Amino acid sequence: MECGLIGLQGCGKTTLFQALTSHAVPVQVGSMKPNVGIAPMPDERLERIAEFIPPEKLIPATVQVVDIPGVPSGSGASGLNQVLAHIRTVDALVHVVNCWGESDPAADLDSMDAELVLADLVVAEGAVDKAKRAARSGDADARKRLAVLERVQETLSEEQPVRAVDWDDAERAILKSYGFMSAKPLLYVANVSEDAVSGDSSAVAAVREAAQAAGTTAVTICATLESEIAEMDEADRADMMVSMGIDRPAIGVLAAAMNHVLGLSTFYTAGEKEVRAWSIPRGAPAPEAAGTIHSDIQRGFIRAECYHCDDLFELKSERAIKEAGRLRSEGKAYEMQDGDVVHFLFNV
Ligand SMILES: Nc1nc2c(ncn2[C@@H]2O[C@H](COP(=O)(O)OP(=O)(O)O)[C@@H](O)[C@H]2O)c(=O)[nH]1
Ligand SMILES: [Mg+2]
Repeated sequence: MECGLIGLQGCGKTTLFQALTSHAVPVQVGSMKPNVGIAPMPDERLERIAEFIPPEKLIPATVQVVDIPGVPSGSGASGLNQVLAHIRTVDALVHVVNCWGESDPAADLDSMDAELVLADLVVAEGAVDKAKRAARSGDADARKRLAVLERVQETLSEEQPVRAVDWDDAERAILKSYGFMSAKPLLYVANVSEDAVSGDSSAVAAVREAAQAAGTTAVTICATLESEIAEMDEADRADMMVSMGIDRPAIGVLAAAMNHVLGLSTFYTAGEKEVRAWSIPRGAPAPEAAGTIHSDIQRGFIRAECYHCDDLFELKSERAIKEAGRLRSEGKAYEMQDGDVVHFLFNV
């Protein structure tokens, strides 16, 4: 799963990238090459589980982030095409917008979103022509494909993103092969100045309104502050947050919002060696979840012994959970619930 940071030049993408990846990747300012890094997803439940089952290691779930450069002014079509090529390859978009200083966030969001719609329209038009020829042979698949593409074209011609349509699973499968950018899950980040993290400026209100119109959510963050927090050791970090009047880094809020728009849920494995969070598609069956740990566990899946982390927070130990009859034994068809703590039994 790859998340692309997009937005106009200077909106704070690289600063946010450094916050998300804790400065683990050396970045080049003003480079046209994307920065790629792994972001641990802050997770309060993971830390609470470790309080009851103290491990040697605590391992958060991760997401790959790609800091995609903005289009340099004066670079023309070639600059834009380079940027679009990077946007096409990621699975989801985090659109950062400048909400400090003299900016017009609604216009900024709109100009970039409109570029994506326009570029998708060019792709759709070409695809419709091709699908028409294929459909003439009378092939049922080709006709279905054509119907989907014509609806895409119509939607884009009305300046709406592909995601605005409520596609069914079969249609989504067809869409996937075209890599429409305006179909990708999207989240807005209102990047504010340090003194505006808790307030609600008119700029932030504009982003929130735009998010609502686009059917998504907006998260307010001060990227420079988060980037500073990410560089500090634990004690300094706590002091900093008290002095700024915040109870947890906004990166945690961003992570939760990312999980939501990406359609992900989290399950945990917990033992003395490690307590670890894993991301899976929401509603994934138990064997698929097992496969994220190791393909052998999926292949040889027997059953999942699990309980919900809320059971642990309430009853304080796995033994108490067992005694209360809340340790469940789930089979192959079980759909994982967000917050399950699991031990997989398998045989290869
Ligand atoms: N005041 C303020 N400045 C920011 C914030 N985020 C980034 N900047 C500044 O904006 C400039 C461009 O940031 P950068 O992350 O390189 O933007 P990018 O072009 O989108 O990657 C830098 O000078 C940052 O210090 C923020 O949250 N608040
Ligand atoms: Mg940058």
